[in-house]
Amino acid sequence: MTHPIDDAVLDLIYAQDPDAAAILAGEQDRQAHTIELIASENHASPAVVHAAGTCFTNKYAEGYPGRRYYGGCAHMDEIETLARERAKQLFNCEYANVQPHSGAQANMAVFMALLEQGDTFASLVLKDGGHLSHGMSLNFSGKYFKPVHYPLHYDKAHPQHEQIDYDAVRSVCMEHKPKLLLCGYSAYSRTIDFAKFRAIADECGALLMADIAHIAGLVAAGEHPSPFPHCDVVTTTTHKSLRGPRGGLILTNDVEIFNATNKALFPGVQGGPLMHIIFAKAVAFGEALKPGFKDYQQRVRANAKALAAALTDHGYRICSGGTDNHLMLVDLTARNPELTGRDAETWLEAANIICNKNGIPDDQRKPMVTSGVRLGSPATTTRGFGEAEMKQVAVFIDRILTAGLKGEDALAAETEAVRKEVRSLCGQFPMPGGTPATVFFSQ
Ligand code: DSN
Repeated sequence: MTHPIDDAVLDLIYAQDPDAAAILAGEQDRQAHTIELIASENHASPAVVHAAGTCFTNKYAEGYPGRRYYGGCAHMDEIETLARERAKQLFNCEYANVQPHSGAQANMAVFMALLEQGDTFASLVLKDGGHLSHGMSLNFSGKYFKPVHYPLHYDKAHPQHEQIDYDAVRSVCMEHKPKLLLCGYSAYSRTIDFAKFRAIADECGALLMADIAHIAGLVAAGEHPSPFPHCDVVTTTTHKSLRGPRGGLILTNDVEIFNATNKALFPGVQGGPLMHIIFAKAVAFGEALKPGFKDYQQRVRANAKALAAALTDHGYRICSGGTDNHLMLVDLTARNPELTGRDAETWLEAANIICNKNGIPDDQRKPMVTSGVRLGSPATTTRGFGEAEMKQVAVFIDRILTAGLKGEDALAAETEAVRKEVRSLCGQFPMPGGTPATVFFSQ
């Protein structure tokens, strides 16, 4: 089965530019026939995908609704207002800026609005599950501001081993008195206690920011506690568990922070907003407001738990002891000390299973090698995988990694076998809107 709009788009581009169309067809085919386990990726609906490809791309609309620097913005105002209203409803807050091109740019705008150059902020370090824009030395956040990092519990005997150490967060904050305390992570599988962060922020006199890029869909559906009313400002991406187009969002209940972050984003960080993406954000937020979205997010969590349990049964270790959300960090060395994240990512990709290598807490290996992989369930759940399929995914992963340890011949044979089974499984769970056109390949 093919999706008619995908076919029409492909035909249209093919007629004008066969070279570009061939690349698009290749990517459609790759997405349709691989198991996508990257925790920050998803399969947006055909409505969202095609909303991002509309004539809204033609329009400049610097400024905000009602205050634009260009004429012809009536429909820009309508769509940006609709996107804002839906974002506010979804996250239960007073103000939303839907213009950030990405999560990193949303974060940059918040930093520029709330901090002066050289000001101190507290966050989790990248290698423990944070994000580049939370203070990495080469990023704007680490170059122009002063990060101090709070640690995870790192004590195998501790019940919260590899989880946020709230006492340590407090000590770091009381010692350094950051102007901003940042929570929310890229590779953290446990529930974040926003109320505890609020209490620490109040005690040390910091503003509290949450970057919920990963968990936004869960938060919107009530499957993870909300950062509101605890946080002063919240940023997110729109394309991960939220299943919208690629982009960012800034949310707050504070009108002064709203005004300051608006100014910091435009004209501070960005020029013209991507109106076609804002259009697609409005469509995606509309989808997320429908009752089925809660069911989807419940299945995302159940599927992540099922995958984590099955991998544990195969001898892998799930960092922090499990997952409360959509993702998990898998310590491969528990299965075999020779396994690396780099090898796992490469070997699995050859068998049509896509994931990313990821450092585990206290990883002694370099970031391009690592001892772990990060796996997530949003994309497979969108395709309709249930817990039985997630168990099967764990079997595929273990077969490939076991074969890889045996050597090249064993790996080649098992890759061939697993790839066939993966393609067959994917065939039973088409992409949203149907498996894309294969007609193209016979032209
Ligand atoms: N690159 C994203 C992720 O994979 O988590 C974060 O921006």
